[in-house]
Amino acid sequence: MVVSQTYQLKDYKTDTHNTWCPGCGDFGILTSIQMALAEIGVPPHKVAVVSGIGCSGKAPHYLNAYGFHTLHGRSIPSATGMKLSNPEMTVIAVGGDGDGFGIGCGYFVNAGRRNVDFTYLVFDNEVYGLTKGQGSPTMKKGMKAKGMAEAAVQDNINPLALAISSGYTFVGRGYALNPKATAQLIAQAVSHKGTSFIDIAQTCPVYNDLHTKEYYTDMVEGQPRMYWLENTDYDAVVHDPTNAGEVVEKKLQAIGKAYETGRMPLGCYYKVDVPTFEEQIAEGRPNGMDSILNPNLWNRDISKLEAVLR
Ligand SMILES: Cc1ncc(C[n+]2csc(CCOP(=O)(O)OP(=O)(O)O)c2C)c(N)n1
Ligand code: SF4
Ligand SMILES: [Mg+2]
Repeated sequence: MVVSQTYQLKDYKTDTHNTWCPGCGDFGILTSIQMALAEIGVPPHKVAVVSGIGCSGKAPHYLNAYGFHTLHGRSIPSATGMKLSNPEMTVIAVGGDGDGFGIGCGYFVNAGRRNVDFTYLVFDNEVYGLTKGQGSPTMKKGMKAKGMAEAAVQDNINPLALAISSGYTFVGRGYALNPKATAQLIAQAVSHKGTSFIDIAQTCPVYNDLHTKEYYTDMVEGQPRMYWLENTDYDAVVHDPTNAGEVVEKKLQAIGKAYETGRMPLGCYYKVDVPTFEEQIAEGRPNGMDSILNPNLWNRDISKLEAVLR
């Protein structure tokens, strides 16, 4: 008899000493990831978590799963390689806004073009936390957090709009201090087949004195600043992916939400189900090559490749 095992949050915890500052929003995101994995029920040995450099980059140390703390900005190429070499793994890339949208931005954009089946979670505190609070690419022009000598002189990146236009097939936004709802969103993203991206608004009580817990939970024109799209009539899903008109319409709708000012939408902005990179490669594309995922390299059928090269 096959007994299906269930998992709890504690199964994804480690004993590693945590060096995040007390009150850091990263704790909430860590809990969300653990809750999401427990809800999906994926065993820890089937999960690989890969990070770049930053406070957020320490997350794999605190998650009971395979972990890889890579170089600054390199979580996405590492996650891509992990998934392609072992497609049975649930792969999650994590990191900060500086890591992902500064040094790693080329990887961020190009991952959207491929649709490899992994999830990318950005801990977005708008600062370089680890290097003492410089403004990151998500810090808005003219803003000055307490670790900055001067106000930001560059325009900010809108991660959600960039992800949607780059081709990510699941795009959403969460909030570090609402781990329960963010865990639900992460569970959806991890279960989605293709590259999913969630920008998670994260408080950094040490360096970001602009976007604090009080700011996020403030009222805007009599309504809570943050609201969940699933509680509105917003429909994020492309129902017919072969309909280019619907794809464009849903992308424009999602980009409009990404630029909403005043209130802050949370939840899934955009979702489309299309073949993953792995599935397309396995179909024999491009150039008549067979799957690069075939683990039995010695017995690979290379006749199609030979025909192409002849
Ligand atoms: C190639 C390289 N350049 C710069 C650094 C210095 N550095 C370490 S972390 C970091 C930015 C961290 O900011 P973010 O990615 O937002 O993560 P956070 O600490 O805020 O979680 C920088 C610039 C580095 N480690 N490697
Ligand atoms: S510096 Fe900010 S982001 Fe880094 S651990 Fe401390 S509170 Fe968290
Ligand atoms: Mg940061």
